[in-house]
Amino acid sequence: MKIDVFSLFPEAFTWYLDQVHVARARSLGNDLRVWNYRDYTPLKHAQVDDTPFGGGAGMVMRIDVVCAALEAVYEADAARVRETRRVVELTPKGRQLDDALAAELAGGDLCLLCGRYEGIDERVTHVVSDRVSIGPYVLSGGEVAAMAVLDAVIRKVAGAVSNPESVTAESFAPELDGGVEYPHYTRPAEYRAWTVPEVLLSGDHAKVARWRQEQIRRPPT
Ligand code: 6GU
Repeated sequence: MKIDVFSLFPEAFTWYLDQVHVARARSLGNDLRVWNYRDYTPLKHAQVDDTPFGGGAGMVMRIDVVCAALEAVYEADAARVRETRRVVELTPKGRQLDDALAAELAGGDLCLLCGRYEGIDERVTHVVSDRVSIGPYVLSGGEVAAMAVLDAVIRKVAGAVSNPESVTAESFAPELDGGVEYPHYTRPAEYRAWTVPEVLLSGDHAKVARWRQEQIRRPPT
C-alpha cells in the first residue's frame, strides 16, 4: 500500500516513521511518504495561506497550493487523484475515525491532507474523497490526527505487527463484537495488595480462555 501525507510540518512525523511496526510495514513494500505543501507552492515567499474572505480571525490554507502539491506528487489533475486512492482531509468536521473506517482506509492507497490554521479552503471538497476527524474536540492541526489515522491503518497492513493475533483479536475489532479486549497482567504476581486473577496463574488454558471471553463484553472501567 502507498500512503502519502501532506503537511506544513513534515518533521512532526519523524518520530512516528521510525517506529518498529512502521519500519516493518515499509520493509514489506509499503510506501509511506511525507510531503511539505510549502515545497510546491507556486506563490512568492513560500506563501501557503491567506486571510479569509469575509474577514475574521486566522488564516486559511490556499486551495491552489494544496492542488499544486498534489499535482506535483501524482502528476495528475488534483481533482482526479481521488479516482486512484482515498484522499482524506483531516478535519474536526469529518466522519469520526473508528475501527471500521481504519479497515476501509487500509484497503487501498491513501493520501492524507493535514490542515493548519483555520484549515484548508472549503473547495478542498472538490479534491477529497473523505473528511475524517479523530473525535469531538479541536486540535491545532491535522498532524496529530493524521498520525492516529496512520497508526490505526498501518496496524491493519499485513505483517506490520509481528503477531497477527494481536491485531485481529484487538479491542473494537469485529472478532470481539466491537467490544474491548480482556485485561492483561504480568509479573510480579504479588505486588502490594493488588492481586492478579487466580485463573491466570492456574495454568489451565481452557479456563483462561473462558475467563478472557467473559471479560471481553465488559465496558472499560
Ligand atoms: Cl482531524 N483535525 C483537527 N484540527 N482537530 C481535530 C481533528 C482533526 N479531529 C478531532 N479534532
